[in-house]
Amino acid sequence: MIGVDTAGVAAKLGVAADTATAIGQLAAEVGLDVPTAYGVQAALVQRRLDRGERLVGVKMGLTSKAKMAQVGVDEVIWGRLTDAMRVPDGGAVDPSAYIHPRVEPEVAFLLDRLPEPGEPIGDFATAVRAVAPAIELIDSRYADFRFSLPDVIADNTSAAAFVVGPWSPVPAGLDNLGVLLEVDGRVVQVGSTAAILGDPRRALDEGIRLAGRHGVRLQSGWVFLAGAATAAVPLRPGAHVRAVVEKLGTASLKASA
Ligand code: OOG
Ligand code: MG
Repeated sequence: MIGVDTAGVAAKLGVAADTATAIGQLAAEVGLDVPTAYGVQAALVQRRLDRGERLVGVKMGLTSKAKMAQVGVDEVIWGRLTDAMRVPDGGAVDPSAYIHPRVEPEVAFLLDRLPEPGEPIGDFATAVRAVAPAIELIDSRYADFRFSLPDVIADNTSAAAFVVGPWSPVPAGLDNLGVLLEVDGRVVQVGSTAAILGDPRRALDEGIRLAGRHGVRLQSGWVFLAGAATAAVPLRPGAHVRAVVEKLGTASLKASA
């Protein structure tokens, strides 16, 4: 699409994130389609790299029906993760640094030797060194968490922070592990890794393919978030959050009061 001010749109989204101030949707107004929206995302993340952050991985979004239904967008999307977004397991986040933070349970992969672009993943255990339970903190920069497909792509798929729990060797089956999200010891979401494209391993095929389409090749050592298994829940001040994935264990964070 001609005439989109990619840097200008990225700056609006970047300032919204930096100041924790919501903005209105902009894709329709500025004429963003999916490819231009990924261009805005690249420019938005480049602003972070320019201030010294490092790219450490990729996240998938809307790989489960629960998530698609929650936000009213039904296409798989991907975004970029930087080192500044990573919170240590059990660590604290300040909810007031975000607009309307939500948390969701995820499965993380530690990437190893990936196939050449366009080639299928032969052996998952070669492509992925380890797996872990994870929590993603999402924070749409759009008012009321309402957006279109190009809007959410431009906004780096609502990425804000993430926690990775202890890494384990890849278990035999990943396709039907129970997933719980707990807040203050109470279960608030229940799901299964089967909700993630039928099998979270499929999210990696999609990630390689979709990121490759926009010139990004996943790297050995990167973290890969396969997408939430359940809907996300608001993160309230003072909350203790745990994501529990059967066989993999727990990732946790606390929100300062
Ligand atoms: C978009 C990001 C979706 C997931 O795991 O499905 C996502 C959003 O819900 O704001 O991260
Ligand atoms: Mg997510």
